[in-house]
Amino acid sequence: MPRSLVVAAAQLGPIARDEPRSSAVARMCAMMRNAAASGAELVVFPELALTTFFPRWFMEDQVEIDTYFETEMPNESVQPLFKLAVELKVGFYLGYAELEHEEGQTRRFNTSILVDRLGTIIGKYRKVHLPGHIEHEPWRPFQHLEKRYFKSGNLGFPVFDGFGGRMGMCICNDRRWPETFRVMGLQGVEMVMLGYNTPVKYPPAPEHDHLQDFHNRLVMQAGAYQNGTWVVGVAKAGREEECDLIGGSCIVAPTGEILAQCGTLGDEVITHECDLDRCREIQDNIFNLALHREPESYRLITETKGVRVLA
Ligand code: ING
Repeated sequence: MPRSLVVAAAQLGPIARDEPRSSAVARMCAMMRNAAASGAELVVFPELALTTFFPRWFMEDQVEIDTYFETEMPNESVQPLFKLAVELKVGFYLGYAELEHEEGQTRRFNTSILVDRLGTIIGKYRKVHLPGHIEHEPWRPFQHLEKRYFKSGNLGFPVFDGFGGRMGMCICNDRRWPETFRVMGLQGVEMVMLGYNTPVKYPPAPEHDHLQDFHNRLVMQAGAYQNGTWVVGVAKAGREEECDLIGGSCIVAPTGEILAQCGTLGDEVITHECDLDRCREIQDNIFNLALHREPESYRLITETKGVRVLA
């Protein structure tokens, strides 16, 4: 009997700067209903899914910046989504900006949670790889200030037992770093869920703009294949506040094959019945980590941050 899990990628179109959380939540509820009607047991939403992608603007007023953050989860704004999930017996991944007050400290993270089919938060992840820059760079058509507004995640890359398998999360830029998938691969992950906001334009290298969709698929397919895991990548897509974001939300098999993909840049749901046992085809053979890896030869990976000339 295959360990099948019907998963949905619920891609969001643009969220306007002045769009209230209630509107984004209503859109996600509509997609959750749609996904449940197709038999979905788990729905994956994008990164920072409650508001517009605010790191595209330089802001100095911390009060204004903090209007984009959640100080508790769940909270009144997202309660309708949690309530519907319990009604429909559907779990979900949700990306949001987390403001944490702990031991007299305030810390801000780009966060995702995994909620099970009873509405319980069974996992949390905080984005480790923060792209972009810290200071205002007016030469750019838009900013990318995640390093200014967030701290790098302090939870590592945990893998959780849920939905009958080993479930992992990451967020956007994390998917470009092989370490992300491998650390979860070394915990036996069988499905990695991730949301992203990826602009078409990458101002430091405009000659790569036409490659954004290719690079998006490349890194998720590689991460899936090299660790024998399902990958579900979900975009916030479309022209959001004059900034074009790629779509391409997709469900990738452990073989690296894309088995379902969104075709629009708006709110769109795709589903696929994932057989978690298919991970074994890869994890027991070509990428049997215990059999084939040679960690003694990889020491540089954890000992250095940047390039070090050895000889
Ligand atoms: N966005 C982008 C991402 O990694 C980016 C940043 C875009 C990096 C294009 C490189 C090229 O998909 C986020 N939010 O990380």
